[in-house]
Amino acid sequence: MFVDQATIHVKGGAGGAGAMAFRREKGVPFGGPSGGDGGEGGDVVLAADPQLHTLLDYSYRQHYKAGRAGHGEGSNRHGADGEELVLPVPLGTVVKDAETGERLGELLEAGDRLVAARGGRGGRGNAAFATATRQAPRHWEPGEWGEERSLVLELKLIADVGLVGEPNAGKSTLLAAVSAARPKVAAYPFTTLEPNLGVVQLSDARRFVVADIPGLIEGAHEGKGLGTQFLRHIERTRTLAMLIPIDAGDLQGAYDLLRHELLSHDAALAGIPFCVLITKVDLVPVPRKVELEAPGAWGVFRISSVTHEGLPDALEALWARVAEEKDDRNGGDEERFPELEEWTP
Ligand SMILES: Nc1nc2c(ncn2[C@@H]2O[C@H](COP(=O)(O)OP(=O)(O)OP(=O)(O)O)[C@@H](O)[C@H]2O)c(=O)[nH]1
Ligand SMILES: [Mg+2]
Repeated sequence: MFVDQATIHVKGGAGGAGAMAFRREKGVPFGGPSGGDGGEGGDVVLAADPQLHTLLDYSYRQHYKAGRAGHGEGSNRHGADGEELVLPVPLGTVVKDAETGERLGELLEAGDRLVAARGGRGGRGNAAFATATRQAPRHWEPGEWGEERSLVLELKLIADVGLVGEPNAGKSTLLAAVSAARPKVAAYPFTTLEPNLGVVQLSDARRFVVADIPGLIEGAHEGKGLGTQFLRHIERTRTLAMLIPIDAGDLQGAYDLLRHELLSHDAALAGIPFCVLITKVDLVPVPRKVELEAPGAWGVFRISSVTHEGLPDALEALWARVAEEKDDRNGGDEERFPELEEWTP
């Protein structure tokens, strides 16, 4: 999983002190106590913002403090409350206490808020201490300090598109060609041992997340090769892309094997829309007709991650499909960031 992480230090605003004052008015001897209470310190609040996609801003600045409150004043005037400080974070941000590791919460949907550090309470002014027997209290309270702590913010992205293919099919090369991710690429099988995620950016701020997972071989569902345990990481993608290298002797055989291994692992994967990407087309100088039966596939594309032939079209089609699936699963956003076990690349 792609974990974008930042540690920040947050501090609520200090509460205002209560005031000590007495009414002084012409013709009113011994006016009573009139010191107002201090205001409440501002909270530091994390708020989920769908416009944000990374925690990058928080790697530049780490200290955040909400506004301090005003002190109470005479004539029973309450101090002004401190200003709340809102820190926008991307959807899918998990918040932990940096010292204890305690998980404080998760911001999943636009508008979700989490109070990261409470402002201090305001102190009471002397007016609040007046009693029948103590009519001229000279007592007042200072404001409390705001809560202060260090937080670890972690953004967990979940892929929109899962790349599935035999070892050497070109999954990692494709991810590297279309995103800023730099997975290891090599001409031997099982180069990728753990999933890699990358963000594909198209024009007009359109984007989607692609997962490159280890290769599948015949018998993977029985534990051959790296097995299929990593397939659970693509169970929630919007679409799969089945990669078949054009130089595979038997394209149909390669395709059938992939579908078979996927479906033997988990029938739920059968429900995920999929397309076929014929990869490495630069290897055949003369365009060759591809005979492939892929019932149920929503598209078949020919691409080269080396020359980028066919890539723009394939990416546009993937984006459109992902967008469509997002619309279909109305309210599907809550599915977007399910609880997944820790998984550090
Ligand atoms: N000519 C050509 N070679 C490619 C292309 N894509 C990948 N390759 C080569 O194919 C080999 C395997 O590529 P990878 O991207 O590592 O394959 P993978 O599917 O990630 O393989 P595993 O991680 O082992 O499952 C590498 O030598 C790549 O350079 C392509 O579009 N054209
Ligand atoms: Mg790989």
